[in-house]
Amino acid sequence: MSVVRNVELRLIGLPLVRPFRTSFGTSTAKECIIVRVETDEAEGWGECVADVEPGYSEEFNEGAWLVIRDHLAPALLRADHVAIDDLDRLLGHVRGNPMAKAALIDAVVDARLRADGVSMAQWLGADRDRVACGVSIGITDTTEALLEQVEGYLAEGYRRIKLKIEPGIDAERVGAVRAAHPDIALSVDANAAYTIEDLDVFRALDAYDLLMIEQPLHHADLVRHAQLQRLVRTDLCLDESIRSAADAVAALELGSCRIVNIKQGRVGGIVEARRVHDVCRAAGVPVWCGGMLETGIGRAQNLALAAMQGFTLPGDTSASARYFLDDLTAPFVMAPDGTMAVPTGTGIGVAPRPDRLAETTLRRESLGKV
Ligand code: NPQ
Ligand code: MG
Repeated sequence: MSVVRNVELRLIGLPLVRPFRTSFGTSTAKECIIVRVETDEAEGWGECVADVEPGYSEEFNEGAWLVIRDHLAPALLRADHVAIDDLDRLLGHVRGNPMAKAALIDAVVDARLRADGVSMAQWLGADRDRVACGVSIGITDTTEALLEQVEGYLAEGYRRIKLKIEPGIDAERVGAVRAAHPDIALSVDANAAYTIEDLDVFRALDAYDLLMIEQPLHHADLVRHAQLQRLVRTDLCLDESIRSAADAVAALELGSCRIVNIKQGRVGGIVEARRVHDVCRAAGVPVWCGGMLETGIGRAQNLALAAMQGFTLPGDTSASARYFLDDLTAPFVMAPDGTMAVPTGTGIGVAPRPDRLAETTLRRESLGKV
C-alpha cells in the first residue's frame, strides 16, 4: 500500500517516421498523454493510448485529459492508501473510459513494482526474456509502395506482416503481397470497416492463407462476427470489440473469433489485460499483443505483457524506429532475428529521458494531494 501524492499529466507530441493510414484515418504524428504518479515510495509512468481524434474508439486526448484530471486522479489523491487490488473499486465510479483508466492504473502499478524491486514481467509471471515482433503496415497509395515496405520490414527481421485494409483496398493488394512472399506469416486488419454484406471480400481473402483477419466488422457486433467466423476458413481476431475480460468471455462463448488481440490500454490497464490473457488461455485461444504507436513507456508495458505464456503469436510490438526517429525513452531495438528483449529493470524498466520529455511536451498539469 502506498499514498499517491501527485499526478502529473503531460500531452506530448512526436513526429512519425512515415504517415500511418488505417480505415479510420491518417496520422502523421503521435500525440498522447503521459502520466507520472508520485507515491510516498516511488514514481511510476503510464501512457494513454488514445489519439487526437475519436477514430479508433470513443476516447480521444482532450476527453481523456479531463476524465483523468477531474474524475480519476482525484479519487486516487483522496484515498488514504492505494494498493493494486483497490484500483478497480477506487476508479469504478467512472463508467467506461478504459484508455484514461489504463494510463493511471499502469502508472500506479509501475510505482508499486519499482518500490518492491520487481519487474513488470516478473509480476505478471512471464517466463520469456525475448518476444517475437511483427509489424503493422498502413494503407499505401499504390501496391508498389506496399511491396517496398513489406520488403524493407522483412529485411529487418520482422516475423509477421500485418496489412491494414479498407473496402476497395483489400483482396487484390493482399494477393499481390502473398504472390511476392508465398511463405511469410501474413495477416490483415480492417479496423471495423466492413459489414456482413462484404462476405465476398472475406471469401476472397480466404485464398491467401492468412494468419487471421483482424476486426472485420463493427466493434459492438459480436453476433455478426460469430456469423462471419462460421462462413470463412481464416481465423478471425478481435481487437476493438474486446474492452474487458467479460467481453473476451462473451466473444469466445459466441464463437466471434478464434484469436484475441490484447492491448492493455484498450481494456483499462495491465491488471485487466492479465485477466483477458487468463480467460483466453483457459479456453486455449491464442493471444498476441497489439500496438497503439506507443512511445517507449507503453512499449515497455507491451513487452512485459507479451512475455506471458499465452502470447503465442508475434505482436505489433515493433522497434521504436518503426515509428519514431527519436523516442521518449532510450530506443527499443529489434535484433536481426526479429525478437526484442523484455525490460528487466524494476517496474516497466524504463523512464522518459528528461531532455526528450521536455522538448516534446505540449502541455503539462500537476495535481497534488487533496
Ligand atoms: C490496430 N494499431 O491494431 C492499431 C490501430 C491504430 C499498430 O495497427 C494513432 C494512435 C494512430 C493509435 C492508428 C496498429 C493509430 C493508433 C491505428 C492505433 O488496430
Ligand atoms: Mg487492430
